[in-house]
Amino acid sequence: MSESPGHVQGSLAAVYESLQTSVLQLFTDPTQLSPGQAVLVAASALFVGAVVWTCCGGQRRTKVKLRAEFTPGKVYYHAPPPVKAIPCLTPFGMKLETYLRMADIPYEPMYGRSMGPKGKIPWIEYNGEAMGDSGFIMEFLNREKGVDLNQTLSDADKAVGRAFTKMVEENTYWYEGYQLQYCKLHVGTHIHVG
Ligand SMILES: N[C@@H](CCC(=O)N[C@@H](CS)C(=O)NCC(=O)O)C(=O)O
Repeated sequence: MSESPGHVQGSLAAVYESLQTSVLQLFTDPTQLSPGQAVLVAASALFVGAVVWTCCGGQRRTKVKLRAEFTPGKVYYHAPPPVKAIPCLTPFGMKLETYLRMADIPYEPMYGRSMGPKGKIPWIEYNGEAMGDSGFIMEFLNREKGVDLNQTLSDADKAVGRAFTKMVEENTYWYEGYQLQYCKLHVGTHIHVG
């Protein structure tokens, strides 16, 4: 027999109330916590920890194998290899490598399939450390190398540029991915470029 929504609500309210009392007890006089209350507080702490860890990308942290030897100040750029006329199949890689070339930053492409510390590509190795996310990498290298490719832009132009970047990376990108999957599943073909 399934529980009615009213019963479920009532049980949740009781657990919440009990948790509130236990947390209050923990902060006022922890020695008076009953075993049941201790278990409830510990389980809740574990649950909150797991949610925070998951949302903060803890599960995505990938152990990367770093090069044993490196040239200080040189960027080792990890991304998938170029395909036909496309320099990089990931738009984030295309952006990052174009930036490296425009800013004249010495780099060595390490084309392959290895994922970076955030479980994504592209990523870089720099002075023996791994770093992920094309945007963070560019901000880091701007500071590190004293580069500013936007220096001739007005503040308004920079704001428009940022808005477009966020729109393309956080929204348009996902539509493109959906479109590719849709064609594969429903039209039975991939979209061919070139
Ligand atoms: N914010 C990241 C996004 C990188 C990204 O989403 N890369 C995709 C390839 S286009 C990826 O590695 N996806 C693998 C995955 O999410 O498991 C950046 O700017 O580098």
